[in-house]
Amino acid sequence: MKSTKLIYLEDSYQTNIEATVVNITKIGKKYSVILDQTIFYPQSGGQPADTGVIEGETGKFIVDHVKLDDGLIIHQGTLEGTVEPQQKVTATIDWNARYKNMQTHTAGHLIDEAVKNLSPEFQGIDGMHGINNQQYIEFNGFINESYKSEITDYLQKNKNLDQPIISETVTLAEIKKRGILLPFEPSKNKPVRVVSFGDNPPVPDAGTQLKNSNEVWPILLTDFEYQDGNTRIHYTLTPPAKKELPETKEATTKDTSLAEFQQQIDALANEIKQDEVLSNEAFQQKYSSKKGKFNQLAKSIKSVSPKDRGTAGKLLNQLKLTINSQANKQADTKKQEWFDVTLPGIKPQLGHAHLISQTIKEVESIFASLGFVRRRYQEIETDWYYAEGLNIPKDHPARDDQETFYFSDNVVLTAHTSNGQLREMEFLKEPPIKMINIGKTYRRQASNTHSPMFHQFEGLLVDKNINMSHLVGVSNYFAQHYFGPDREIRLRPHHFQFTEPSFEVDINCNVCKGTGSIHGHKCKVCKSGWLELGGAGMVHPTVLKNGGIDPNKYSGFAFGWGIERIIMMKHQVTDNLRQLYTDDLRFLQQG
Ligand code: FA5
Repeated sequence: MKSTKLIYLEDSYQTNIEATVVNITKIGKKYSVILDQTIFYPQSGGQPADTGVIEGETGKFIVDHVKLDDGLIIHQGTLEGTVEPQQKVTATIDWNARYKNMQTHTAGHLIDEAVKNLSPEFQGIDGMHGINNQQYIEFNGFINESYKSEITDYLQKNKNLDQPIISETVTLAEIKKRGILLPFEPSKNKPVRVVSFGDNPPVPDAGTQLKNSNEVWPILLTDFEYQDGNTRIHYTLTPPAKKELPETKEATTKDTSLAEFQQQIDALANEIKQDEVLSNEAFQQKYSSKKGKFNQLAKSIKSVSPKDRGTAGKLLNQLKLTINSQANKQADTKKQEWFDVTLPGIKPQLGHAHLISQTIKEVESIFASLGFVRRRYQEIETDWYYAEGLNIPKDHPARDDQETFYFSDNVVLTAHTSNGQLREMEFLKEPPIKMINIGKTYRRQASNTHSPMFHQFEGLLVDKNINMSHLVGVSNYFAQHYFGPDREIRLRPHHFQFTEPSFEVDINCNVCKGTGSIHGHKCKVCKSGWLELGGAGMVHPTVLKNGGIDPNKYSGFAFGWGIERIIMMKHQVTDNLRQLYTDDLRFLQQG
């Protein structure tokens, strides 16, 4: 059977068409009808199916579900009277339901655009736009709920911008020519359906869309749900007091030909080019405002026949470029005309220290308030201070734990700040020692949570009668001053060559309040209720001896934690440490 012609792709505002019945079958009490062409949208892509009626002279078929099956659109429902193959029928969709579905669907895409604006790393991977009353967009990765207001602001601004939404079908040649980026490899034989929102690049979409973002009712983000490393942003639309549905297009409306539409575009482009120099506001008002000439013309695209609408959309895009470049030219011309020397100058933006530098300062001052002195020891180190003096003999398997960069057999880029322990003991010669050594460290690692260069802060306290309770007290003090007063730590047994006993220090997660689950789901930030801060322990007697300190007289504790890791933990970012090293101002300006 020949594939059904999909009229809903050509015009999402058309409510009825004339069609011919190709096939009708009955299973139980239900009928399935296939037409040569349809405006009924089949349930897919998270958008629910259309409902409506298919009417012929001898009967009426009530459509309650529609599905796509191998190129055929199957209308399912109940029959009153008879409908026969070859019969001419009128197919009419329930426009109220369709319009609501389109609003919900378009809203989902607008959320996707808003989140991409937040960070291009977040990719929309799934969505539900009303099926089973579910409305959400799912993104890969963890999106903190604190971004809700930023996403909402962006949505409000962009809806106010009154963005035209253009759906079109593009061939491989066009995809290449226009540099359209798709999340899959397009095939030569199968054109791709895409949609673009205002000036944003097109994205794949096979559903039905509204024609302008201002038709979407205000979007309310209701819930951020975390599942399997992804974030689902649930949303709902808030209907305005007065609900107005836009005009639809009946099958009988007279079409504007593409040539006529092109003429109107050319006429407006000429008018814009020849217009006298206007003020910015006057130019915007006349051409780009909501009631401006561009929008008037963009609205009339509805009257262009569906088969030409893609081309008409491209003409509109070109016209928009002409308007933008003319606006710039006008602004330039105006600029040349006069210069107001009394205007105040442009205030230079004030910069601020990078988040890592800010954190180093904060860590330094927290420990300073306990009497720890800030040190910075060398990053290029000899094997003795880096390993052997720390009780890690040559060929010891513990060396494998750290993927070290070696300059030569004896010289390394330090993989931890623990070299500072021996250096400090040698420097002070006699306790008390209260050091916080913060520096750059290097490992042959690169992932979302591991960077080849990162920062550690190493605490060392050596004095008479120092014991485990001092380590616990200092760790808790740090956790509560850096992360918040309700945070606490726990120690888990671990092994380091340079401490005995050794521990991993964990801090309770404040997203799930240490319970490990949120709304019955595993907490995506910590998975267990606790987050790992880093290693610690009581300084090994051999290390004290190697630093020239008598282990029978003195004891001490040490810890080594990651600066980038505590930043991620504080801001509940689980998977993009590398953002700290980008030059993305949207990220950096937040600090
Ligand atoms: C150490 O480096 C020990 N020297 C810590 C120590 C000091 C233990 C004193 C006992 C006494 P570890 O390899 O676990 O331990 O690293 C400590 C912390 O550094 C980790 O918890 C993590 O926060 C951070 N870290 C390690 N590798 C990376 C990396 N590639 N990128 C970012 N942070 C890292």
